[in-house]
Amino acid sequence: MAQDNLTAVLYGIEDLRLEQTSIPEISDHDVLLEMDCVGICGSDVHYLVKGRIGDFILTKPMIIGHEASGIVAKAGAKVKHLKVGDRVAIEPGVPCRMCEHCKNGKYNLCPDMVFCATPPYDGNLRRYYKHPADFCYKLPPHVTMEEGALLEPLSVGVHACRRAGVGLGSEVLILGAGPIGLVTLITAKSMGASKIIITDIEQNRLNVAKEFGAKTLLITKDMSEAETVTKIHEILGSQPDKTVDCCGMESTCRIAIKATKSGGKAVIVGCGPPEVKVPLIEALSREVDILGVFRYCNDYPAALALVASGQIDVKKLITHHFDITETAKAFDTARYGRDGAIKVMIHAQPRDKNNQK
Ligand code: 572
Ligand code: ZN
Repeated sequence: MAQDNLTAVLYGIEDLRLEQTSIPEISDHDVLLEMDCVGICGSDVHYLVKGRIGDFILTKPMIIGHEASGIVAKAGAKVKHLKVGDRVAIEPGVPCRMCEHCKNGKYNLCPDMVFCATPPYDGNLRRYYKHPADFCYKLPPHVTMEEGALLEPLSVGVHACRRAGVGLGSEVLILGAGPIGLVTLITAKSMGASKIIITDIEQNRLNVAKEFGAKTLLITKDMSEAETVTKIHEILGSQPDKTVDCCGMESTCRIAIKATKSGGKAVIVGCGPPEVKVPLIEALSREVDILGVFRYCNDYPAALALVASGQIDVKKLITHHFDITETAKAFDTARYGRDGAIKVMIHAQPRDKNNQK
């Protein structure tokens, strides 16, 4: 019998199927991975529900999933730093390594990036998957496979905090307490932020943020922009010098600029509509720098170090676990935020099979 490579393939809107696919052949610089676990990202849900994000449109079936970890099942002839049996976190975007951006170190800006589960490229929610070895990070034995998968969203938080210049004594505003808001919060704290306030429209997410030591503000429909900004300043006891918008909606981009202290930085991570109206002249006249974040770049090593050193406990973000055979249920849970879902983890292997006992 051919080996089992059960795979989650998105055929189109609301059409996610589990089916067998062939096990990939590897080249000299690749590793074949026996996948362990894959977290569901907001973008995976978006492709399922809308079939597109901006200009990235699902035009043919695509394997879903990009927040993942696995075990090396085969190593290509030229792979030096990994061997069969190694447990790895997978950085899901592989750049061309040749262009101006790759060569000057900002490979996240590579126009030819091959990113898992961003059309037209397949993702890794399957039992076997091949990946270039240099975008796999060996996990120390005490770091769980779930933590390995969580390095992906955590790297977004690390990149956002680095872009914002979060450091000792920073006073930070985070807009949105979804997975990216929460990883940004954890990272900002570990980078030395002295005060952090986080906002959301859902109290259950703010409750999780409180456990991570943040002050919180529940945004309600009746609150005006000015009122929201005033409340943020009141609760924080000062004006934040760093703001990270993890929503990217027009309302949050505006609040990011208005709430940030003069001379501070407003970093936009979230991805909302392609055009938004913001108080640009206010930003310029108060020298509030507006910065973008596009995924991450050279951030996996720091994310892994944060987890491996025990400085942060990112596992707390996982609210649900499902076997790969229950993928539909897992997506339903993530999509509707069922039972307080924050991060939903799908297991391609029995849970804890590859974790230290
Ligand atoms: O884990 C990385 C990641 N990046 C996201 C979303 C979810 N997860 N981004 C938002 C969407 N953009 S995009 O440019 N795109 C679909 C390629 O609109 C990428 C970054
Ligand atoms: Zn993602």
